[in-house]
Amino acid sequence: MRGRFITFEGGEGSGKSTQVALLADRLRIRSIEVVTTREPGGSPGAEAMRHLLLSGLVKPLGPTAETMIFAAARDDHVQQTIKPALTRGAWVICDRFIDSTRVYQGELGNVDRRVIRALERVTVRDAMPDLTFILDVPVEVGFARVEKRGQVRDRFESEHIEFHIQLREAFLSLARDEPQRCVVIDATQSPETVASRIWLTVIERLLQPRGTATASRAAS
Ligand code: Z5A
Repeated sequence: MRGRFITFEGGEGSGKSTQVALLADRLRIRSIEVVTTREPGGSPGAEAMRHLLLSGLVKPLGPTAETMIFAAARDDHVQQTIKPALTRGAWVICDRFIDSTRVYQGELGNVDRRVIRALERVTVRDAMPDLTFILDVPVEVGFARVEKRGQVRDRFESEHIEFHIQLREAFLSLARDEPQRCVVIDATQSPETVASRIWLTVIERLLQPRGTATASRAAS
């Protein structure tokens, strides 16, 4: 049976990497094989492209070319990492995926929606996520977390505050458009509280067969 595919999306500092790791731990305790991965990256070829994308080297080529390089990285990642894992029945948890392209390059970068969707069809094919968590925090909360980490800002983190406010709105709008796949999580609480909300959703949507015990009973 094909494994399950879960993606995490959201603005910077929303806690995606933290929650990817916490969810993987909970699944592994249930003896489920889990592959955690990220975009851009997640395979040797895509990790090489990650450097080009996040250093800003590609930015002067313009948003459409940048989108194509994100797509090339995704194609390699899906073929080399995601599909083989799903095919052998593992669960895959990915830090950013198609929704980041839709929002960063599509909504914010003004790349034609038809180009974005065409590249998505070519690269993703039947590896669509079963469930996507959109971690939502006010921009200033995300910024404060990243500041505390004290790393140099990358090409996207360096964008102005208005960009990040629009980004948050675009993720929330995307979630409203696809409620069967996307779940918005208030990520302002402690990592453990956020992880518990995520876990309840995974139980309800992916682990618990219809008509059995309630999610809260299963979670206890
Ligand atoms: N991008 C794109 O444009 N198009 C695409 O198609 C794709 C990506 C796939 C990748 O950046 C960039 O690529 C991204 C979009 C673009 N640009 N941005 N910005 P990345 O991979 O380097 O970084 P990121 O995805 O933006 O993640 P992040 O902002 O670095 O962090 P995060 O994963 O959301 O959060 P975290 O690392 O788990 O936590 C951040 C800090 O907060 C850390 O110190 C934690 O300990 C702390 N934290 C986490 N959770 C909490 C809670 N709940 N409370 C308090 N503190 C917390």
